[in-house]
Amino acid sequence: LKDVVTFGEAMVMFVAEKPGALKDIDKFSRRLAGAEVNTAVGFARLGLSAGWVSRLGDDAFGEYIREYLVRENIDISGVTRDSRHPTGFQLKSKVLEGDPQVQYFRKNSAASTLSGTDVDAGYLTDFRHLHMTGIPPALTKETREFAYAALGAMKAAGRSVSFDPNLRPSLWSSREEMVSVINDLACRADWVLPGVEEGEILTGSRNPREIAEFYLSRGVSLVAVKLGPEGAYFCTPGGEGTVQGFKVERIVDTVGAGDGFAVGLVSGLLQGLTVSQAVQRGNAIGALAVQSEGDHDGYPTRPELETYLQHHLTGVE
Ligand code: KDG
Repeated sequence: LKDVVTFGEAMVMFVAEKPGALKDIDKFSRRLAGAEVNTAVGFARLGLSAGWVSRLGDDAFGEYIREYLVRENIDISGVTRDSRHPTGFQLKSKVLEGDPQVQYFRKNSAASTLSGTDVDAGYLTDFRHLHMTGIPPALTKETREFAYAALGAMKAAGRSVSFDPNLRPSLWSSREEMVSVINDLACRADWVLPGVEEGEILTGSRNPREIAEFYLSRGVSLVAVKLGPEGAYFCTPGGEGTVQGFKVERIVDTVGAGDGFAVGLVSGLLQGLTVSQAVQRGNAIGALAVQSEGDHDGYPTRPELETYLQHHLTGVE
């Protein structure tokens, strides 16, 4: 079996070269965005076999993304092209602190036409693990059906599934719907990875242990709650703990840190690390991610990860 499959929308991302309101920016640099494709890049850089399923427009943006993913060694044999819908894109501001402003141009994009009947269970179940996020179920009725069908196919085949809520309130028609769909999907997964703020929206509690108990009592086997610079809290039926975050001198861009955490945690568990070691790997990739501009520019290869851990766990510079 291959290692990890993901599905979702990739977008071309234009990052402002200077701080300021998006309407005032003249120059942008081009990057690739999309939570799930970020994770696929991260898995492949670590040497796992990674697949990404989606639909791209038959246009220059789609071609850019296709070539990019081939270079990153991602299996894209499950990606289809669409000549009637474009590839989506987004603008991202540059900020000196806090989270940047993001504006999407993704309505009616090719990826948002994926539907339940597009799920190829044979392709998906050739992987031992599915990593999914709460973005596809937010896009359209069809992509939500795709998310349910993909998750169902993997569970029916006995594969493991991780779920990162990745809440994007602007993509949902109401908060109630967001909370109920995301929790319904999360409770069908094995490992759930909310940020603490997301946990509060989803469970009503800001306490990491209570957030974890909400999902564990509904059948999930591992919950890792991301605490930003403080690291992450984890809980399983067998134990719990908090793993300190790594010190970061200068934050460049916070977007992509959560996806980096997922790459570390999921790859670590698939490669036989203990839960706390896997959480620590997640913290490391999250810390590397915030020090670069693009979502996944900072994600490491396996040797880069080992070097980072060696230096930062022993204090050697
Ligand atoms: O997790 C990072 C993503 O938010 C970013 O790449 C864009 O996928 C994206 C989205 O839909 O917000």
